[in-house]
Amino acid sequence: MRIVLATHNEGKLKEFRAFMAPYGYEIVSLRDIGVGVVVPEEGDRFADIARQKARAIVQLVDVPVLADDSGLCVDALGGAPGVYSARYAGVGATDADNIQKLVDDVRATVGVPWDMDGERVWSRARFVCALALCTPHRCIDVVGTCDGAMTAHPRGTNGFGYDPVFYVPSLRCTCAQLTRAQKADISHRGAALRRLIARLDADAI
Ligand code: ITT
Repeated sequence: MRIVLATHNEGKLKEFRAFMAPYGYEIVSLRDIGVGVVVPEEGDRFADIARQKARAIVQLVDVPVLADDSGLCVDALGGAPGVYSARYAGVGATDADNIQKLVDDVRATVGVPWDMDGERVWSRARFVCALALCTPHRCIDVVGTCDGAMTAHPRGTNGFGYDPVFYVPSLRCTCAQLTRAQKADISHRGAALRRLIARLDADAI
């Protein structure tokens, strides 16, 4: 089955392709089909924004559309950057810009990092991923989360976004030190995708 992924984020695209292929789903990107529309993100809930993205694109294509709205919620910052994760340092910010602002803000708030089982961290944190898979007639919505911490020792070159600062206590490394398959096993997106596959198995869209 073909699914259009309503994203302009190459990091997400690679993760979806790798995850969905073994289940027989072919992920087609917006770029593949020549759609350049950027859907405005309004609201303060990941799930609502995922639906907005999927619903906007499903009007333009004739296959199911999957959208992902995701982000990092840092406890010490009251859940920020949250739904503003992609543009935390401003519209058009790079991953490096966003990480720098996050480090500056958390340092200003927390002061000194603390010890979490041998890792110096600034705060507990959580990745959240909301997915909406829509046809013109209905949508399936799922959410996945991944608990961890914001490390004071960023490292790793894999993944994208905030992966170098997201410490996974159970594996004692950052998300950016994991292979794509390892990340899928523990990540917010992997958790959401497993829920989505289960829903599709039970109830074809
Ligand atoms: P699309 O809207 O086109 O899908 P986007 O990057 O703007 O792309 P979001 O609005 O959902 O997507 O913002 C998600 C941001 O959260 C993303 O840019 C990263 O900064 C961060 N993020 C989400 N998932 C992540 C992950 O698995 N690893 C690291 N950072 C992640």
